[in-house]
Amino acid sequence: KAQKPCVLWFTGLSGAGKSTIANMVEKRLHALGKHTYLLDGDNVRHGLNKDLGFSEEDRVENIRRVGEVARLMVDAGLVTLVSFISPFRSERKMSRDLVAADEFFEVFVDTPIGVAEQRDPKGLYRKARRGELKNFTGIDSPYEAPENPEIRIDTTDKTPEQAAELIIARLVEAGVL
Ligand code: GGZ
Repeated sequence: KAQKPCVLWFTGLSGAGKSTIANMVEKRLHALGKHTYLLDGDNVRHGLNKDLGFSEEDRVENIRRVGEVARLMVDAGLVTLVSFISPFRSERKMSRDLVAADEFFEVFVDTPIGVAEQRDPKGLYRKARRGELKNFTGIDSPYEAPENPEIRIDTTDKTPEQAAELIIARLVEAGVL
């Protein structure tokens, strides 16, 4: 029987843990024999979207294109993981509305900014605080938290492994896996 395609849309601040968790979920999906694709800054912002920066306008266009690509991947039958800050409700909603209602799972990686800023693996928060990096999400660019995400992950009391496990369990519950 064919696999059920869907979109797992990870949203959250820089340093929240989106990509770490998405990568672990993808590994588990592979172990279950699922065909997947992970869209993230590494494979999209350096190629398809290399003309875009971090102004509000460019982020809107970034997410619009990612949503359209995710739709194509669902058409192709893939379990599609998407990992971008995706700070605006309207573009997340727009992406949601491109696929069937039961095919879209918004995964809010709900890490408080204080925790993300503590981690600061790339030193970007530090640069933003010093004014060396403008339009940084959570500092001088907004993040609109999801109001009704299908899945919400609190990373302050969970390892990435536990977060991935929880997501897989929710997908099983929803009948996708
Ligand atoms: C936020 C920025 C910025 C600014 C560069 N604001 O932690 P990272 O490094 O690896 O992930 C962040 C990534 C965000 O790109 P997205 O495509 O996910 O953003 S959006 O959905 O809003 O379009 C961060 C890095 O790029 N980065 N400058 N000003 N994050």
